[in-house]
Amino acid sequence: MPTVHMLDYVAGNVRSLVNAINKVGYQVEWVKSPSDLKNAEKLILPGVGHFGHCLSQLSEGGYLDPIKQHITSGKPFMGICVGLQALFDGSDEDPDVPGLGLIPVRMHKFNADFKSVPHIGWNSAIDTKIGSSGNQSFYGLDASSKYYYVHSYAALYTPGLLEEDGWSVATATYGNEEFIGAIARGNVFATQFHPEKSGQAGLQTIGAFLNGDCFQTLAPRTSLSPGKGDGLTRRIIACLDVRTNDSGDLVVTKGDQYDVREKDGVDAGGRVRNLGKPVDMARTYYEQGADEVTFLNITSFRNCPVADTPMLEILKRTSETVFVPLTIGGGIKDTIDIDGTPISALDVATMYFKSGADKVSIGSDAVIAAEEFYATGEKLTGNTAIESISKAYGNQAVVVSVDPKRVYVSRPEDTKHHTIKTKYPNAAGQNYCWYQCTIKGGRESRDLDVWQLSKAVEAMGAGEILLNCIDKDGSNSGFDLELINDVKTAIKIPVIASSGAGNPEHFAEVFESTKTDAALGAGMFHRGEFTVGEVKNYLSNRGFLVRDFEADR
Ligand code: 1PR
Repeated sequence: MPTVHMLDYVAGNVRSLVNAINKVGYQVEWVKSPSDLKNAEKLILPGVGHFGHCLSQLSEGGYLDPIKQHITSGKPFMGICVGLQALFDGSDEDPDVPGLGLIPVRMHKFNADFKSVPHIGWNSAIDTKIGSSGNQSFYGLDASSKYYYVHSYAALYTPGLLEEDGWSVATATYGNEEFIGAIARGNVFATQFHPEKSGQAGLQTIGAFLNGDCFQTLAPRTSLSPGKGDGLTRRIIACLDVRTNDSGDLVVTKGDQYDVREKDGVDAGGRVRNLGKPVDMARTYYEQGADEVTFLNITSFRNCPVADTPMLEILKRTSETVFVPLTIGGGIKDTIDIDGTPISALDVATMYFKSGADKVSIGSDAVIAAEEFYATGEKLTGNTAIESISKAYGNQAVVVSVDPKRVYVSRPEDTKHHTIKTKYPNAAGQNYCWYQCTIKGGRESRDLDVWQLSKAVEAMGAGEILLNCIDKDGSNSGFDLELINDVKTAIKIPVIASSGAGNPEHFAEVFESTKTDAALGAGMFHRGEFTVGEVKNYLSNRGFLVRDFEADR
């Protein structure tokens, strides 16, 4: 197989990129020292996390000059995400750290006044020379495709500025900010989006770079995406709750208000509901058009070394055929291994990133950390799981999974917690409620409300909230719209609506009636009542922007 050199400075979540490179017929040769770079014909610089972390790691490793020499020598170079940002003059994320300065523009943080930051999801990369009408673009970029972005800082686009210097530029628009999604000149190609997580459209750009297809005439597409204007699609996520069944195999299960045991039918007697095999079901959902796949591991493997956790193998196998973001939750916290060795939450997360995860989801540990945050007068310690993982991998890699349940009160003054006036009073006629946080999969309630939790974890550096709802879980009655809107008023980071979806209309309803950034389904997909594709087609027919997934089949 032909090779491409990869410079992985964080030793982090690049397994997906390796799988994507293998998928398009190349193998990776790892750069282990600056001297390796002179043997590199083609070089890829992936990037996750902070701009300053990337540049300082490259500088401390002695890589900056060899990278510059590689580029000036005319040999192919591809930068991805922070690997694109490194080519620019600098970033407001770390103002004192200079970039390589190849592109005389600085990175700025997205304006969060009217939209969530980080920008997470599927958006365009439209060649500024041909717009959304043409069918030829650089490195296989397609104006009618969507690509997966996950970043808080961007190079805002100034029409003509870089094109005058011979750069080809493709842009996306988020809110009212048009920014550089991809850029190329001569031997250099870089993408702000993650091509390895962008389905077939992403694989096409990686293949074009590796094969040296700088400019391609693409088959004209029927469903061209609209021109300018916010190009972010409605993100549809398939969630697989995974646990061991009674014979110890990892299966996909599904709770009904978090109770995963069968009540009736042939499996009566409290067997764990077994809905299928995790890797097969994840691939099925990818082929159905899922924009992300989330695994929630609801078994804690008491008698198994952390490094042998079966979930790691599931991620490795899933990431070989599923090229959209994978999130893993369950047990992400400081742990004592079975031989008594302490393992930090960061080390646990790193095992998952190296196995193919793009984001880790933290549940119980986030509630405990938030309680301590308030108990110490809202002080950050710097050593919570959220802080340590987001510092190392960027806040976009950290999701906090919230397991709240309604607690009704007669009047707001009856509780110290943040209440809402609900349209759904309880049997006692109480019209107010607050949402109580729980840990251990809903088995233990805490004296903390969902508002307090969301604000605390945002301050600690979480990038996204997975907002479940115990009352709605498995109910097929639709999402808890009041809960979602309430949490959206508390924070700026994206929120994923979860729990209760029973049909495509519930997805339209949550996007129409709340400002949620994404919506998640589980039971309705696992029971085969609807496919992810049917939900997306329904949303598209209702006028919502969704990612075209036909190519991913
Ligand atoms: O506390 O960090 O170890 O994480 C545990 C994780 O596992 C948390 O994300 C928690 O939500 C999840 N979890 C624990 N126990 C259960 C259970 O069901 N017994 N799953 C559980 C919670 C919530 C969603 C579910 C949606 C959509 N499930 O995963 O899929 O509610 O369901 P629906 O569309 O069928 O209504 P830690």
